[in-house]
Amino acid sequence: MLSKWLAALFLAVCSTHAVAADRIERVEPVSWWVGMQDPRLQLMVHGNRITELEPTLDHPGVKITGVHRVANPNYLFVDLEIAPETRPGPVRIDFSKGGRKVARRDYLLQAREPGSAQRRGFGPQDVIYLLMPDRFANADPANDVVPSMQDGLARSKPLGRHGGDLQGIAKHLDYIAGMGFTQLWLNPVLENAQPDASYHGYAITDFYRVDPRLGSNEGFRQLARDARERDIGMIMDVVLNHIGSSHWWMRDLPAPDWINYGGKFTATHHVRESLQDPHGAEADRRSFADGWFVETMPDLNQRNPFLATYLIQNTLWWIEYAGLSGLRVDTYPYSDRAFLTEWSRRVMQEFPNLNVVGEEWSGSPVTVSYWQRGRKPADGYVSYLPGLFDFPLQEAVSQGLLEKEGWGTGLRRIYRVLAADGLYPDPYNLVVFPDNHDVSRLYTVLGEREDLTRMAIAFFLTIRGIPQLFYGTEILMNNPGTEDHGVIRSDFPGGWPGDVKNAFTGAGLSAAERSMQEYMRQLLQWRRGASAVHGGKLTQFAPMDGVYVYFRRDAAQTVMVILNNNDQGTTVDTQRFAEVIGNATTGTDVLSRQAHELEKGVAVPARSATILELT
Ligand SMILES: [Ca+2]
Ligand SMILES: [Ca+2]
Repeated sequence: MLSKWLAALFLAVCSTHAVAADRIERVEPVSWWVGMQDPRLQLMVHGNRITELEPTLDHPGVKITGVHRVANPNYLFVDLEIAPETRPGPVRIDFSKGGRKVARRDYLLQAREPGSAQRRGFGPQDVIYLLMPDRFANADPANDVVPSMQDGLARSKPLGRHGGDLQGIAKHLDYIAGMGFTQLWLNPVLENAQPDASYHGYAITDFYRVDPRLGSNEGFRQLARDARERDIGMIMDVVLNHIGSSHWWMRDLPAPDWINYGGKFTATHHVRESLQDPHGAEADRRSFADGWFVETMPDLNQRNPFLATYLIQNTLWWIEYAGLSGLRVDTYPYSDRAFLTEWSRRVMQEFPNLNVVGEEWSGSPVTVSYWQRGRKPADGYVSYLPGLFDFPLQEAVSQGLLEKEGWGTGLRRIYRVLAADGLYPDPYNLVVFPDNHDVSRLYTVLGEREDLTRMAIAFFLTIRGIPQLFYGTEILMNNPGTEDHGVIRSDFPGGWPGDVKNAFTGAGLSAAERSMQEYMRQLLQWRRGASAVHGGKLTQFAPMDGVYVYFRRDAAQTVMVILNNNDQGTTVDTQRFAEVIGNATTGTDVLSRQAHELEKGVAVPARSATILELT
């Protein structure tokens, strides 16, 4: 009897799918949740001449409030409203033609995780480890080649797929946690079904699917869970500005204005200042934001309201689905400005304690600060974006450590960037970093000088903001003689079966590599308990004679940092810093535990960073 009943059910399910498959190819978002702050949801339904059909549903708490048809008859946009008391579960949506039901979808509404809306995002107590999933570790050779994907495995090619995957990251979470990192930022993990050079992930071809060469949606969610068990948060890399040219939309665009410049490649001029320039021309603003990066990355027109809603919902979906601790937003200023206001408003409305960091790649704090929540720039632009990458500081350190000290050069170049912090409503929420996947690696930039590399690492781990380090910096990975991105993003040693060098175990590392790894590990471990560095005020003293001194101080702790960028050691007279030192008499080196009597001055070696806890 039971088997007969099951067989009937099986047939019913099959026939439903058969009907649905006739007409409905996609419904996105692929699922949703009950109890979001904003009860509205807009479904994008894609299918052959779907516009002829009328969707209806009969489900307590859920109603259709609008149905929109656009230029392309293969799309329907369906507005839903989901009451907070709705019971989670599948909602049957029927699609009818001339009063006859011809297709149906069971749309899943899920219950939210407890505390989801109030989740705490990453912050200055954290240190972020950035890694490129294709290049970190390959734990699943079975996904190295996916027959439906053109860009196959080519480990010998810098721009080829190397086979790294999410399972590889999961396998080495203990290494990442053991180093002392508390957040993971992965370069984009969503499908990039591009014909070539797709390893970096920035040419997304499906907004609701993890690339099968990296793993699966469930695998990504599991990785975030496994990380959270080790007190590591997951930051997702979000791309709002463009898609990959092989995105399924490109074969059947919802509307003629979906892609900027009518879908024809027209390059951006990258002059980002034009957006904010009070003397700027509208034509420049338009072509900056509407122009494409490259021909293989069609630029999205977020002025189309259906596209804007699609992108906002997609971001919310991943936060909720994968349990994210934050977002990194690619090419932030290149999206439509009004859209960015709404996107950031909606994200922060749903997740008020989340952190989000935007990429505005400019060396000017004026340009970067424009986007931070609360800034109130002259043109009245409103943003809800909490954080930005501190590119000005990254550039200043890259140059300043190599320069002779002068009026505005050397350490003063770094000091000067921080002295402009008044532009930011919240400079402590900037993400500070020595390098990332788009620039030459730190060790290469600093002329392969270990002493300067240590100084930079110590600086970024003690200055205000949220430090981010790029995988491999800890073992002096470099890109000598080339700026090739594929080389900058080389494979992490030990991540592939048969690697002779193994950074996870230390096998085959040179003494210098091992020493840098240990240096970073010790500093990270110390930083975990250093409340002054997490939340303490920064006080800096203007660099003099190649020595730069700054303090971090809260109620519990005072930390003094001395950078000596001279070729000789020196003794630093502490009298000038009396206003911060106060009654403290001793400075204890946080690594060597050596105690210095402050009134006798602090002896520091040539080209060094010294970090002292004052008591
Ligand atoms: Ca693999
Ligand atoms: Ca754009």
